[in-house]
Amino acid sequence: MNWESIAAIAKQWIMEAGQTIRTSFEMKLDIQTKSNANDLVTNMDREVEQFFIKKVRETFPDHKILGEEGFGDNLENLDGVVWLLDPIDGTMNFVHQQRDFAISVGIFEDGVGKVGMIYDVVRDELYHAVKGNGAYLNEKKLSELPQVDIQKAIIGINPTWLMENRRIDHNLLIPLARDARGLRSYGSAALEMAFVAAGRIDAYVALRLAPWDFGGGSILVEEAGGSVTNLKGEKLDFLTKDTLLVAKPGLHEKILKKYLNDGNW
Ligand code: 2AM
Ligand code: CA
Repeated sequence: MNWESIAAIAKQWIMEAGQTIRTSFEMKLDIQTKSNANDLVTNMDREVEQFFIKKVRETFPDHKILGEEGFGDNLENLDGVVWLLDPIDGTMNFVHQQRDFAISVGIFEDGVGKVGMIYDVVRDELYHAVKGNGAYLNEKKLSELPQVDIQKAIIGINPTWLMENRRIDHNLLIPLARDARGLRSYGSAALEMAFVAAGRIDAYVALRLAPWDFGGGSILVEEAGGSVTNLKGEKLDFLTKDTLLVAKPGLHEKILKKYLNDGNW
């Protein structure tokens, strides 16, 4: 089966899961916390992850799947075909705001991204890409990202990273924030990567994300002509948590060189 056919199947499952999530707005959610009081998980996160795992295992028994909620496989490497799944990226938005969250799917073969899909459930916007074929928003092909200067750039960044923090070089991020035209924080890494791919923001900076947060988005952004690395400028390995810098071409190198070079990331 080719990647376009696999992407078409993934799209059907995403649409079905999206409908389930929209229906859940009428019901009472079961909300629990994970690593800390603000790290939320709901019955929908679990239900949607289990839905995908069942579908993948039935349809592609030789594929593996790594999901945020831990129902998938325990992976030590990315050999073969691996799905990186975040059933709800932006769970806090899902719980508090019922908007600005997404289903994120990245399909990798031997560590190379092949299919990236991010579904903005409430706006019914599916961002999707198959490696080598460009990036799309629903039926529309996204245009190749143009160059932009920092002074005209809108940067996605969580304000938490600009506050004093013993563990990160927040003081290096402040000049970057000051030089940019504007800052935005949407609370969903997957959506913020999709917004870079669509040219709605120019860059996105994050200090701690997991492979399921950036797996789908990295394929999408690269297919739109953008660049994806960690804050040291290194490639992501998609197995471990990392920092993230996603940006338009040119701007990515400038941000790394001018602002992030000396960081202890
Ligand atoms: P989540 O909603 O799936 O947990 C919020 O700024 C973004 O960071 C969201 O994409 C959120 O994903 C992610 N995020 C929040 N806490 C995280 C953590 N401890 N590790 C990795 N990603 C996290
Ligand atoms: Ca999640």
